[in-house]
Amino acid sequence: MGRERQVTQMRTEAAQRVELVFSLFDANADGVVESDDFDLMTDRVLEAAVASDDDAKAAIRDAFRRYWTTLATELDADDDGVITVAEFRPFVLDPERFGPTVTEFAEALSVLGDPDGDGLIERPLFVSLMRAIGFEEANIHALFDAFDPDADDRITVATWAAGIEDYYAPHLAGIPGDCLVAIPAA
Ligand SMILES: [Ca+2]
Ligand SMILES: [Ca+2]
Ligand SMILES: [Ca+2]
Repeated sequence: MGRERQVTQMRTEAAQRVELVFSLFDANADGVVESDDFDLMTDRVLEAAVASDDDAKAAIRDAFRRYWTTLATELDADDDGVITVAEFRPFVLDPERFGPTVTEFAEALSVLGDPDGDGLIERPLFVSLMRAIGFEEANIHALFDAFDPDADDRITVATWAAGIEDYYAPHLAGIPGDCLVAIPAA
């Protein structure tokens, strides 16, 4: 009952962000998101996270697994073991319900950008991690720039984590995360 009241109107930009993340999570490109996609995505991201310690690697594994488990248990409306884009949309429309999954993912992913633990993320590693997820390089650079890097071209872990959470917010538009969809990659 309360659940329906939590559902927010989705902005056009948010819908585009959802569709992009869905297409990237479909790592094997068969049109639906399933368990295998998350295995592929996890392996690709871990390959990019060479300098991270075992705790950080375990955290991103757990976060991806929780992400998939949440989709499979909460959103597989026809119970066929795969998630269609239509089934995926509520993930973003209902932040109350799915926020904790997004938060865990945001924290685990952003920490991978900071293997030396100083709280700062250099651009090359940011680009590698985002390429591993599947975003286009031009869009990744635009996003990093939108995060307002310091004079040494670094952003904070907290900035990236917050940016990931905002990416999933249905009511937000004109945010850095829109760079990932707004600039057509060459
Ligand atoms: Ca797939
Ligand atoms: Ca399904
Ligand atoms: Ca660092």
